[in-house]
Amino acid sequence: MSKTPIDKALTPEKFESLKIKTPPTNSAGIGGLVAATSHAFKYIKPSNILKISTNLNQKGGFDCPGCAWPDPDDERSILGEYCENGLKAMSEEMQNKLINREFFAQHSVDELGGLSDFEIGKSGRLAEPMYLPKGASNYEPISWEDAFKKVGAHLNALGNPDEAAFYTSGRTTNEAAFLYQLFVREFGTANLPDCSNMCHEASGSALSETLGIGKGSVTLKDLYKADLVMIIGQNPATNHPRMLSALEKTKKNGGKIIAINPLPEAGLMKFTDPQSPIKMLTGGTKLSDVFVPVTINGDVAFFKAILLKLLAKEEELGDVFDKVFIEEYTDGYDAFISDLRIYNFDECLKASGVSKEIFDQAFELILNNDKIIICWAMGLTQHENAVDNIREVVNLLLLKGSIGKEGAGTCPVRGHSNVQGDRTVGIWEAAPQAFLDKIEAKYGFKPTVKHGYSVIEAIKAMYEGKVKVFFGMGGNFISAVPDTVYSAQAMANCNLTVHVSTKLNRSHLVTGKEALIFPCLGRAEKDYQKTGVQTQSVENSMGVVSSTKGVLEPCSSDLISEVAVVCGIANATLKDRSKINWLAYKDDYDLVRNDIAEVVDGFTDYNKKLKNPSGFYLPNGARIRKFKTKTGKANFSKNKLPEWTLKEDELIMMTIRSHDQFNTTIYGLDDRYRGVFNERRVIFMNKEDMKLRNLKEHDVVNLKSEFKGVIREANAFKVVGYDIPKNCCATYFPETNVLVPLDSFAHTAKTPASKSVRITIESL
Ligand SMILES: Nc1nc2c(c(=O)[nH]1)N[C@H]1C(S)=C(S)[C@@H](COP(=O)(O)OP(=O)(O)OC[C@H]3O[C@@H](n4cnc5c(=O)[nH]c(N)nc54)[C@H](O)[C@@H]3O)O[C@H]1N2
Ligand SMILES: Nc1nc2c(c(=O)[nH]1)N[C@H]1C(S)=C(S)[C@@H](COP(=O)(O)OP(=O)(O)OC[C@H]3O[C@@H](n4cnc5c(=O)[nH]c(N)nc54)[C@H](O)[C@@H]3O)O[C@H]1N2
Ligand code: SF4
Ligand SMILES: [Mo]
Repeated sequence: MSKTPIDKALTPEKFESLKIKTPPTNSAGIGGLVAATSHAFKYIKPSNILKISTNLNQKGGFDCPGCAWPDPDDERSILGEYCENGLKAMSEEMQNKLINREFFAQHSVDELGGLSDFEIGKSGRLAEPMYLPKGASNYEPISWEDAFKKVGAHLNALGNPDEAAFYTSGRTTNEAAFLYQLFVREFGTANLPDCSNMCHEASGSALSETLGIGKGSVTLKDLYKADLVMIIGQNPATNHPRMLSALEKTKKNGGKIIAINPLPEAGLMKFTDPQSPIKMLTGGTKLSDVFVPVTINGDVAFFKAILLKLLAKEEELGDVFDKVFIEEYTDGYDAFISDLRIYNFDECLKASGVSKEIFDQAFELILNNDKIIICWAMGLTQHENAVDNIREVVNLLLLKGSIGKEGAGTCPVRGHSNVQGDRTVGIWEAAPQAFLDKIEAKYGFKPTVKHGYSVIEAIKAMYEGKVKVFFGMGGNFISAVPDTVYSAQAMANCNLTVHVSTKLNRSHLVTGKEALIFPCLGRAEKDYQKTGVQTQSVENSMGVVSSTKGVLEPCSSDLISEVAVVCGIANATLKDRSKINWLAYKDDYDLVRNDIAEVVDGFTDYNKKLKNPSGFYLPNGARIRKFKTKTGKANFSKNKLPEWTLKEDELIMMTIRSHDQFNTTIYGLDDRYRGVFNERRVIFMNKEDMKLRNLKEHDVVNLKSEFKGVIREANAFKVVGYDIPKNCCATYFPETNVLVPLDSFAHTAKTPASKSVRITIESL
């Protein structure tokens, strides 16, 4: 019997062979070096390894396709300006094996849908365009020209342009992203859901409202000069490894670090720079001065406790708040303070799950320092009250005047290598009117002003038959989104699903009635066009735009660039009704940048500025205390203590990344820093919670989540006892996305609440 879309969307319930070791208390070092190089030698052609390591993140080279952590402006290590996971990202992208027509003739979609994500990913690089006709069991080859025509025909057959949704993952360069959104808007819709919707959207919402810019305010140099860095809901040793080298500099300069996390993540504790032979021998740097083991979603409570105690000290001493800053630059102080007084210190501290002793240690550091940087990632953004989490972070910084001066400010650490740039150049379902006006002025068509679908809205629209064509520019939609069962049906309801991808993934297997795979060039590959090998550009987490240019020969001659894909589709769809000469852009990307310079703020002389080997900083109001908010000032905000209680047998679950994955791409089956080897179907539990349920290590359990009367299930997980607060547990994304309800998301930002899923455990 053939598999249903849901069968293919769920990760198979099969075990490898779990081994548990005591988690290390130190990150990187020799272990990181060995892991990275062995991975590289296993998957990349040896002749390419040297080219990669001498060009990755180097000036004039190519940008790492991993995370969005910035490169230093000045000095870059000649030993290699990248980390273990950057090299793993390269190994994944530059695999030797190719997937072409023979592969798809041999393997049906049903068969591939039964593989694990690890197995799917290791099949190789997609090497030629493929088409899955209606009712067919296997993909078949198709020419680029015919493929573009098919997309055009489907789009032009829609009742209206809003019946298509155009997703973007965050690897797409500025040039490709700008053209993509331009095509979508000229086609007539603003349905531009993107991975940001599931990631830092809550940061963008909170920061725009309070500080007038949806991005962070600090630079790398600020980080070196901070007196205190707080790292909240973030696991840098795995997800932004080079951040640890920056934090080492902070420590060297006398700065202190507080880490707030339910898990004592190895990298938050101690770090050994793998590029420093001396450190390798001497055992590394202790990073966190205070580790705060907050309960999952206990951050607002913890912050309120800190804010209350600061207020008490201010009233006692009179010099705790930066009153000059508050007076001159902020709005809403009085309302904020009177709201804060409603809360009770003891209740807040209790709700945070933090002991008085640890609280006091963290409080002392916050009280006594004024150059504070707060860094955060998914541990703050993926909750229903995510926007409140981040607004509370801002409240603290404002009280201390810790924004817009050296060594102080906001640092939302972005995920995908160009997710920030994609938003800057227009990948936004709710783009500001000023941007749309500029598009109209430049191109002579009127973009729709109606907001488009974000990720969650797009899924619902697909499910309900309101969206009939899904187009994915990168990413792995079905595995990344919440509520896998519902979302699989949503995909299957489409007439056509198209994915522009480097690697095979589950989204190619959970398709609409027809499907297309467009294989594209990866970051490291040379992008040959009429005017020569093209340069592209990306923006990192700190707002620096820099160039990226591939250095390796493409793994297949059938690959084209994302820019060429957009130009091809736009040309085939819009034909004579377009006001734009689409095909000209693909011959010369300078032309795209000339347009960006005219339409997007901060890009004047783009082509010229990009020649600077370190790139250039985009303007950032918050960095210079120019707050472009409605009040013209930095806004204090009132945030509620989240009101949720667990039922007696419930646990609160966060879905997190292992050390061996990049989102839905599974590099390997180990999570070295947490002492878990050769298995991903695990649930990390507090030992007391295990005892209460009569569970032992390695026991197999099923997980259930109930939300508004709907029960969702994920079966077959092995129990791992772990240092995690009571009533909390953790599993890996994407195996448990099936448990994340589609309607549980951050208020105003709509980020799925994938870090606070209430579950019950059924032992077998
Ligand atoms: N190697 C690698 N690098 C990556 C990625 C990857 O998958 N692999 N993904 C990239 C992307 S797109 C992103 S967005 C980033 C993600 O980077 P992270 O946000 O670091 O990734 P997560 O694994 O989701 O980790 C969330 C952290 O938050 C903690 N946490 C969970 N809930 C709470 C909470 O309620 N409060 C607090 N204080 N902490 C909490 C978890 O224990 C965990 O340490 O990394 C990027 N870089
Ligand atoms: N439960 C749960 N769900 C989550 C999260 C979580 O923490 N928990 N995190 C969320 C977050 S933060 C994010 S950002 C999303 C990620 O969601 P996505 O960005 O959609 O997912 P990725 O796994 O990063 O996408 C991987 C695929 O991108 C393709 N790809 C790689 N490089 C390129 C390229 O250069 N060009 C093109 N065209 N394709 C490329 C490959 O085919 C690969 O299979 O997932 C979200 N989902
Ligand atoms: S820190 Fe991020 S960007 Fe830098 S090399 Fe590692 S994965 Fe790549
Ligand atoms: Mo992300």
